[in-house]
Amino acid sequence: MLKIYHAKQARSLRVVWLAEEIGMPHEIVHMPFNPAALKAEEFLRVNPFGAVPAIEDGGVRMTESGAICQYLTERYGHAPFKKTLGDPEYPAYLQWIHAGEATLTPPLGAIAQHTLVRPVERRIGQVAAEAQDTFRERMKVLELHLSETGYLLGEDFTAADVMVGYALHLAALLGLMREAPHDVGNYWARLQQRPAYQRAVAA
Ligand SMILES: N[C@@H](CCC(=O)N[C@@H](CS)C(=O)NCC(=O)O)C(=O)O
Repeated sequence: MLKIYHAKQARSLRVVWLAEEIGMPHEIVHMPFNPAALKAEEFLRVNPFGAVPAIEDGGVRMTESGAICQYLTERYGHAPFKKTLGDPEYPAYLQWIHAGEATLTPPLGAIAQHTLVRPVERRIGQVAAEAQDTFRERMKVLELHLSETGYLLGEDFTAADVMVGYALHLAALLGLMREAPHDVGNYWARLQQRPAYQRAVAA
């Protein structure tokens, strides 16, 4: 059975959410979110980066949330949740899968580090403020791709929404969704109503 190494509120939420969306049975290994657990020799054998998520699927081990979502979707997902090379939406699908982690999440990581995670004496207010500005600008781009209803690629909810959705989940934890542009705010509300998201958050 698929084994998912997960810490609450961490990027591993994407993998649990995706497994729930595609109805894939899985076992969750709950990891405490601290260096003692994540950098322990035993866990470094699973993920040498000492981070979550990590998965074991038979002989397959993977440790990048976007790559894992793509892999699980391609291997176990089905249309319309998964898009394939022949689909006209495929380039946008890939674009948003990767933008979720590579473009939307980094400023949120900086905000979390400099407002919550680091000891107070190592927090730099200007880094947090600049990262907030960056995230606001990036939400404006997301706004352009959304409409009143549906998801990133239109009516079909896909793995791209899981990847971007986790960035919005983190933004909400950091108090940034209160100022989200109109369609981004409504999109975020629709994502939160999905039973698979709710089950993943509760896991
Ligand atoms: N690019 C990786 C980032 C993984 C990552 O940084 N995970 C965080 C949790 S959100 C973590 O475990 N950090 C602990 C650490 O790096 O020490 C992904 O998308 O999976």
